[in-house]
Amino acid sequence: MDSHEDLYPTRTTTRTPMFPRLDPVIHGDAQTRSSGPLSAEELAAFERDGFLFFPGFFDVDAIQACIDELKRLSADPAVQATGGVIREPHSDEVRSIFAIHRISPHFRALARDPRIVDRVRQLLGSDVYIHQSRINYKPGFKGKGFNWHSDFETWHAEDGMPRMRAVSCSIILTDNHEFNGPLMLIPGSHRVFVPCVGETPEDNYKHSLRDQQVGVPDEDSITELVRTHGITAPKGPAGSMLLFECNTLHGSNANMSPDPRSNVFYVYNSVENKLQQPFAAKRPRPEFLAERAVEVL
Ligand code: 6CS
Ligand code: FE
Repeated sequence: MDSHEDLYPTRTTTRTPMFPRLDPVIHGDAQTRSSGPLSAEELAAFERDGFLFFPGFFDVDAIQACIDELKRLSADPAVQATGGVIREPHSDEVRSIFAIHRISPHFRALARDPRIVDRVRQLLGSDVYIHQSRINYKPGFKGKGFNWHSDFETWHAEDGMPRMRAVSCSIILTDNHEFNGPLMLIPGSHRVFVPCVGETPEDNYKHSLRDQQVGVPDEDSITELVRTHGITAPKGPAGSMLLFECNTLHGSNANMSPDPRSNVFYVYNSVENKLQQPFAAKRPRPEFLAERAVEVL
């Protein structure tokens, strides 16, 4: 592959059909595939669905420590000044805080928890580093939803991520139930790439992180995938963990319940998949969204 060959053209002016992904779902070789805590059944499920859900993975104490840190961060004026605080589109409520692996010793350490990293290295078949981290708060009543999207499509277009060789880890901090806007995924959608129509505006992230409009697949493509695969919304107690492939279509509804739906997200990228120049944007996004200084875990 030449230095900047675009295998996944997107943000086109006219709709182009979805096509099979050009990357394996589980990377590496037989040796890396078997060198980790994931069983053969779990690997097969990840390959088939594009995600794995682990109810009650972390204990209550670990989650309480995260919630205490989350409260500290959201009240810390220095954090507000980092530019990584994103607010809800129609209120001043905090929607997300990015780069928590940089600003919080607690979340820096949690990102390195071998129970996560060993599983991710097994899936990516290489050393890994943090591409992005965030807390999504989704406060009660005011937490708005996230339109259907592939994270990879954004990271490819706007951050220059060349191949599909990254995994997101979502750690559930507050019970995810059917009424507080749990993450919804289309199982199997990771196996196709859905190009999106619409050029990337300047500084798109200033809008997209509050209300994503560009990089949202067309309704016909989503309809086709939902009709084929359905929609799954893994629900579970605080402490549950979701690992999902970078190209699995997901989204979530607004939170109409009094209960927050707060999750910690870490995005692990393979060291073999370092960011290049954006494939469909004028300039790279800021580093609080996309690490360019690779620190191997
Ligand atoms: O643009 C991004 O990187 C972020 N946007 C969404 C909707 N999910 C992934 C990521 O946090
Ligand atoms: Fe996402």
